[in-house]
Parts: sequence; C-alpha cells; structure tokens
Amino acid sequence: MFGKIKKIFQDFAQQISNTVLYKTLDEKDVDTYCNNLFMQLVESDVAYEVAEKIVNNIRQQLLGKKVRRGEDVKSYIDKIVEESLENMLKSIGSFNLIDFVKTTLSKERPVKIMFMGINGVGKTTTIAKVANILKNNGLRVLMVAADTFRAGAQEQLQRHAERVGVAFIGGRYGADPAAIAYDGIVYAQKNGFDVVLIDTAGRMHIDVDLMNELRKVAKVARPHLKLLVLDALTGNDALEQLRGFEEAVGVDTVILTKVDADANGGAALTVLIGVGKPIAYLGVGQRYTDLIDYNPGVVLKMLFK
Ligand SMILES: Nc1nc2c(ncn2[C@@H]2O[C@H](COP(=O)(O)OP(=O)(O)OP(=O)(O)O)[C@@H](O)[C@H]2O)c(=O)[nH]1
Ligand SMILES: [Mg+2]
Repeated sequence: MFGKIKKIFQDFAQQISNTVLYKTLDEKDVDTYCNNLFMQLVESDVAYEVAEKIVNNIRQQLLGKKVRRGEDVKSYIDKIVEESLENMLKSIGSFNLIDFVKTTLSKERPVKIMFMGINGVGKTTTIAKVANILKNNGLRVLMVAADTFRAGAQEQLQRHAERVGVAFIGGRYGADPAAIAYDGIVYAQKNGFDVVLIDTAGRMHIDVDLMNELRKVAKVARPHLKLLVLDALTGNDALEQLRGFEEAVGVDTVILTKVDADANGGAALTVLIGVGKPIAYLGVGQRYTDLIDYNPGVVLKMLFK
C-alpha cells in the first residue's frame, strides 16, 4: 500500500542527500527539489491542492534549516518529510467506534449506526466487517437491509449476516427504506440487540431525490452515528461526496475502503489529508478481517517503514 508515494518520498530524500555531498543546500535547490516532488505527487494521483499543501509544508521545514554535508542527510530529510505528513494527518484524528458504541450503550440500547455512500464504494461489505468486529467484542448485532432498490442487495447482506454469524432483518424490494429501518430498530429493541447496522442503497451525492430519501431514513431511524463510506480510489471526488452527504444528512465519521486497491497511493492519501472528518477504519481487502483501526501512525508506518 502507498507503494509509489513511498518511493517518491524516498527518492526525494536521496536526491537532496546526494546534492549535499558536495554543496550546502540553498534556497534554489530546495525549490527545484520541491517542484519536482510536487509534479511526481500529482502524477501519482495526489490532488493538486493536497500536493501543494504537502510540498509547502516540507519546503517551509527545509528552508528553516541549514542542510550541510557531513550529517546523515538522508535520515534527516526523511524525518522532515515524515513530520510534515504526521502534522497534516494528525489534524484530522481518528474515531474509536468500539468506544463510541460502549459509551452510548451505557445510556441507550440499541446503538444505531447508519451506513451511507455512493454506489459501489463498499458499504455492504464494510457492514459485514464492522459486524465481525462488534461481535468479537461481545456485542449482539442486527443488520438491517434498508437497500430495497438494487437487485440482490437484500440477499447480499443476508449472506454476510449468516457468514459473520449475526442477525439480519430485511424487507420487500421497492418498499420504503425508512419503514424497513424503523421495523429493524423496533425488532432490535424487543429482542435486546446491542447494535443495529443499517445498510442503505448507494446514491450519488448530487441526486436530490435520493438524498431526500436518505434524509427521511435518518429522520425516522435517528441514528447515533451517521457513517460515510468512501472509496480510496475516487481520490478528490471523495471530498465532493463528503460535502454532499454532510450537507444533506450530516456525517459523523468516515471509513475509507479499498486502500489496498490504490496502487499509487496518491488517491488514498488525498482523502486522508483532505477529508477533515474523524476516520474510523481503513478497508484493506475483501475479507472480513480486512478492516484496520485508523490512526495517523498506521498510515505513517505504511509510508515510511
Ligand atoms: N479491494 C477491496 N475491495 C473492497 C473493499 N471493500 C469493498 N470492496 C469490494 O467492493 C465491491 C463493492 O462492495 P459492496 O459492499 O457491494 O459496495 P456497496 O457500496 O454496498 O455497493 P451498492 O450497494 O451497490 O452501492 C465488492 O466487490 C467488495 O468486495 C476493500 O477494502 N478492498
Ligand atoms: Mg450495498
């Protein structure tokens, strides 16, 4: 993961280190290397503004310091790059879903989590992964299939529920998703479930009618947590999606899927740096166990270790 980006940062440090072998790094050198870094990041799918932010950050750090021969320049530059990214990633923060569920459970049961996102980002698969984690934490989980739109959506979630070993409730195709969500919650209340995971149909953030429908689901279900699933491969567009969902229904936390499928890593990095919402998990594969807790350290490790 982040293979290409990792290499770009390594080469950047190496090139500077080579130059410093025979001269002190001056402002012109810094500009040259930083412009080159910028171009390479953009070519690896880092969004323009995000690449600018990264490079400016690194440039500031480099200009403030005299880099001379004799020092271990490569590791010195590595450290500057790593610290710059750490600062940017840390400004977002992570979201501990298990802590959130446990805290909410001390006041109210069941905890209701609504999953939303555009088509095909991995909502349904991610629900299965999250259900698996919750179950392993000793929690009783009910999955509710409020996707009554896409053919096969009901059966898909039901299959996941069976495989993970949690309960499932669905509804008729074409039925009102808000009504299904409501029925699911009542069922969970009556049967002592701890957590209700509500799957919704994929919808474009610019589709006014479908966003109104989602707003209705949220109004009826009153989820404790509105969770937006974003696909790492969509890069800058993911930030547009976030804006759309935020405006229509509000977003509490984000799960970024398919980080494993982004060969360059630039699209994923764009979302991580640009998203501005606490991130709960990263999806890193198709198996139920391929969901890792997000924190900036996890990404820094992938980028620099
Ligand atoms: N490589 C990879 N594939 C993933 C990941 N998460 C989901 N997928 C795949 O993405 C595809 C779509 O997943 P779904 O869970 O059906 O997506 P969805 O958002 O529910 O789709 P709709 O309900 O049609 O909008 C499936 O083939 C999943 O296996 C991930 O983290 N990594
Ligand atoms: Mg789905």
